[in-house]
Amino acid sequence: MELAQALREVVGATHVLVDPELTGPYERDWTGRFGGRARLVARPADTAQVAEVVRRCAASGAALIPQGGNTGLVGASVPRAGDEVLLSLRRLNAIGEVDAALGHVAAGAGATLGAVQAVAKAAGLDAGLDFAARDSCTLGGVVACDAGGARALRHGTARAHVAGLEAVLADGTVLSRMSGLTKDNAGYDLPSLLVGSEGTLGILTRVLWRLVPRLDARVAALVPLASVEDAAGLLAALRARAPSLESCDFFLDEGLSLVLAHQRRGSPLQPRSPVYVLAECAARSDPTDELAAALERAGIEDALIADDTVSRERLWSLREGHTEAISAAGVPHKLDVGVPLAALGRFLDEVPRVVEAAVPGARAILFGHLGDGNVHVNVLGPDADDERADDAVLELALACGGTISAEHGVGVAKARWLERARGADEVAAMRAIKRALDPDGLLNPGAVLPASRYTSPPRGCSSVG
Ligand code: 2HG
Ligand code: ZN
Repeated sequence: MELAQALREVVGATHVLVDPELTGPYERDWTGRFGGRARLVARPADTAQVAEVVRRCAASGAALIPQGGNTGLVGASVPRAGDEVLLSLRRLNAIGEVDAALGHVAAGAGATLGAVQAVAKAAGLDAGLDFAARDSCTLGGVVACDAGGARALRHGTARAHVAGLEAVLADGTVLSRMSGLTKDNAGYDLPSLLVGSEGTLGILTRVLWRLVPRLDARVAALVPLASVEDAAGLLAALRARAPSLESCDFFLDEGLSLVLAHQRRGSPLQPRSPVYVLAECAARSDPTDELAAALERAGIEDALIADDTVSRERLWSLREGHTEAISAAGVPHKLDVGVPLAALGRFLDEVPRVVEAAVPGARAILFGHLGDGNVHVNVLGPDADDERADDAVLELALACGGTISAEHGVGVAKARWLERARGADEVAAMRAIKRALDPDGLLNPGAVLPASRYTSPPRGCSSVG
């Protein structure tokens, strides 16, 4: 039987899409940089349907690309070879009841982060994770790429919130570890392996999400600074003096100009500065005094304080608005890297130079999560498949002792850099795991591990120790 027909029997005729007008939105990524035609789009309703779709695809040798909200930034959840089945998990969006005693909630992989946040809030708790794509990204995608966001500083990345997982393996086997036992060290921890595996080892269908206490008293401060070194000094003071510190992000003046122009608003700060830190504290009772004392201790005289929701959101829209403002200016190359704080100044100084040297006229916008040393390097200018600036930035991140991927994942965008970043031995171990769980290479081929092992280092690179 033809595959489309075989899948219609499983998910129903209306949930197998082949018409390009209908498949189109699933086939291109949010940035506009990655995408290709899918053989078809299948939209199962539950775990049993996912398992049966996987079995039928495996029987016909069809590769599968799992997709949640299609908000990924590394090309991992859109087709590329033109013959993959795009498996949309958005219909798996049921959210269970919050278990207040354990602080857990079970949610389908297709539930949005925003929906999980709302359910947690209604139960007096908090999801503990937040970022701008909250209302479109799905929990399965969040876990599959171990997303982080601004609050990871206090609550950890998605990994810290996974109390259990259910996943479908490449042969259709359903693995379920949803008991939520805090202590359970019987055997290998397979959920840990699946977190951050970007759909290459199994398809996540349900998540048991660990919640954190809800802290409604919040205050944010936007601090203009002369240098990244000053920003690091401020972070140190906040860590030492403000136990309620929840996030500490940064952006630069060029990014601020882009955002202000895009949002058609004036700068809330005058005069302008080279660097801005946006810090937020959250507690049960008003943390404003604590934040003010930490700022004073750090020698900060000039800061914008926002202690109500509307003004806090206006400050955060300057930081979170970077992504949209950049996309409005072109198709960006997104390089989400991590750099040790001690090397952050050097990295930020050198990025514009290495980008310009790689692709004359290209422009780099830099911002990110200061507290995690996580920099979002967005390069505008190069064609979608021109990777010279990408290579230069990733090379620099490694030379600074950093990593090529901090919270967006490796995807297809950085797969050929994995061996440089992790070393041959670690990548060989990863390949062994991949072969054991997906011997025919049907799950998200080409993501994380390059489709065929490259023999020479990425273009223009010398070895870093
Ligand atoms: C953020 O921190 C996201 O806003 C997106 O991780 C970053 O657009 C980006 O490069
Ligand atoms: Zn981020």
